[in-house]
Amino acid sequence: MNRELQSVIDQSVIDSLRTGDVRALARAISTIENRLPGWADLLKALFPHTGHARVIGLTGAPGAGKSTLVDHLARLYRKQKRTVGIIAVDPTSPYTGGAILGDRIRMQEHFSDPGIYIRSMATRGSLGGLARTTADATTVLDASGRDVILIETVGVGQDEVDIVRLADITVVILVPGMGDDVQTIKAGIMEIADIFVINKSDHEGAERVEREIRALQTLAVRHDGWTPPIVKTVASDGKGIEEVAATIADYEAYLQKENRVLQKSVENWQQRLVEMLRDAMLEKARAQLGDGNLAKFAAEVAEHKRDPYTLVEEIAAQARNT
Ligand SMILES: Nc1nc2c(ncn2[C@@H]2O[C@H](COP(=O)(O)OP(=O)(O)OP(=O)(O)O)[C@@H](O)[C@H]2O)c(=O)[nH]1
Ligand SMILES: [Mg+2]
Repeated sequence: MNRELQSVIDQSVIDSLRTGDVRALARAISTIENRLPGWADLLKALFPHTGHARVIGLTGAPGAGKSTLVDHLARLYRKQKRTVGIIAVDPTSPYTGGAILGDRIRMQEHFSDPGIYIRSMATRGSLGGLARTTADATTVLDASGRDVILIETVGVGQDEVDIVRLADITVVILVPGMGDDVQTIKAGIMEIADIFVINKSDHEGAERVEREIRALQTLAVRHDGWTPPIVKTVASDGKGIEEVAATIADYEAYLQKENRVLQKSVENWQQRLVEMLRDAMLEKARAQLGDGNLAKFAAEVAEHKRDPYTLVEEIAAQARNT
């Protein structure tokens, strides 16, 4: 496809996307997710239209009730006449294999309301890393004029921590009966929580989880002076959802009052720029290497025919010159 034709198509996609057209939205996200021709130009064209949406990340262990909570929050925001985009990052761990189908079924309930757009991000098959694709999908949703973007991720790996960095507000969902799990939850996850939700509070042990969080909070005071509130919910009964929304609004107000909105965004972008640079550099080096050469070099290093330090220096120097 020649370049001129390509840009004409992109412009029409952008125009219908900006009117909130759901099909254009789906097409644009597929384009960036699969790195189809024109994906980078599309993102460049969309970026100036972003910055309006409030991005809320919700993370927690498999089965903690994230989807249920997201579902109720989305309904609540719709009642407030705000448009919603949801990105559900599919869990990879085999013991949550059934969840994807469950999510899809619940998602269907919303299909009649174009004010809610739901997108599942598959871990497998996404080119260029889950965090990057999720970030790009967020850009598309933001540019399409969604007021609120909810990102659901399983809080286990580095990818999820990276995804959470996308968010203006991060909600960490815990459940009772996890034994010492609050202690074992990755320190990274504790640090990024702006709000804690203890879901499944109908189960025994919610108070204990609350006490444990409070104890951990006394050990580490956040540099911005915000103490993450703890909200108890029973998401499956819709209990506590208003309080979660109100707490999110409180934190937004706090960020505004303290002039922290821009600062937080700068911090997030600092991380993301490093990641984008790393990806771009790596891609260049890979192209430089060519197919099959990596295995050849690896064999040479393993057999001590070459030292890896000089090798990497050489490849990096060549990539720089291209
Ligand atoms: N008892 C009880 N069950 C709940 C509550 N919230 C959700 N559940 C149930 O817990 C199960 C898992 O809920 P999901 O919302 O799918 O959890 P999730 O965190 O999205 O799960 P993954 O996406 O698989 O990680 C479902 O059967 C829900 O009905 C709650 O507050 N109390
Ligand atoms: Mg889920």
